[in-house]
Amino acid sequence: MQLSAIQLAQFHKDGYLVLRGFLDSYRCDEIVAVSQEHLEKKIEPIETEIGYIKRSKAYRTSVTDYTSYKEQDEKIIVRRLRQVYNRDSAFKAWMEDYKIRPVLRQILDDDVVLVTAHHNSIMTKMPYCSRETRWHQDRRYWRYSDNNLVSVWLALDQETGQNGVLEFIPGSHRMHFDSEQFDEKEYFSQECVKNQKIIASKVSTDLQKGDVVLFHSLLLHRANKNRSDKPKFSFVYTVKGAKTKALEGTRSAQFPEIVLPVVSFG
Ligand SMILES: O=C(O)CCC(=O)C(=O)O
Repeated sequence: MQLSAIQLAQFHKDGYLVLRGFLDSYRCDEIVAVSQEHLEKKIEPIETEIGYIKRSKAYRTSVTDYTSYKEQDEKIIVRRLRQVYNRDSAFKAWMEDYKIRPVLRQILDDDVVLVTAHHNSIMTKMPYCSRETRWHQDRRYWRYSDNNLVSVWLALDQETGQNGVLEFIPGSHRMHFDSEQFDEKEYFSQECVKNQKIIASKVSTDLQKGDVVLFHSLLLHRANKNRSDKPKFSFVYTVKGAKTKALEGTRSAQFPEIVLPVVSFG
């Protein structure tokens, strides 16, 4: 598949693009079935709700051991299964999918490289006990030579305002912010008066199973807690352009990168 010039321009203007019905339902179901097994067995590395709340900015910038073993005394609610690339062929097949690769190449305007240091996760939102994710840019804890990184979000079932669909601030990847607009964990502060007008321009769109959202690593986004009675599962992974380099000595440089060969589109 290839994007039209209009879709490409829309991504660069808004910082995100929704591709409806991109992945077949049976492949989404396959990913969910494997995820459920890993969730039931709590197969590490996982991030827990408690870990997500408690971990400091320093930890979240530099940790390379993603296991949650230090939290075993807490009641574990999994927030995400991490490092899914090597967990199962169903996960790897989606991250190496032939249909999306030409699209990613167009968006990055470069050869496509999978980044396993960061997002390659099954995101879960458990009913009632999940927390909101506040406004943030994914790039804040990542260390690269430039910003040419894009996340690929796959809805594995319906995502709505009720169960915590993503919200975005269109164009925020092109905005310049001062440090005072962020809190100590680098969330975009809702209390900051300057931010309130920006936040008022937020948008969101319900997603169906198989829909994909591509979003820029500097795009401000957030999500509600899950107020429905069913868990929500989504798959997110990040790609970068080959010319974008992880900074040596940082966590971003300490996990494998997978260069995806160019495929022609049909
Ligand atoms: O809560 C969510 O589903 C959004 C998660 C997210 O944006 C992130 O972890 O970067």
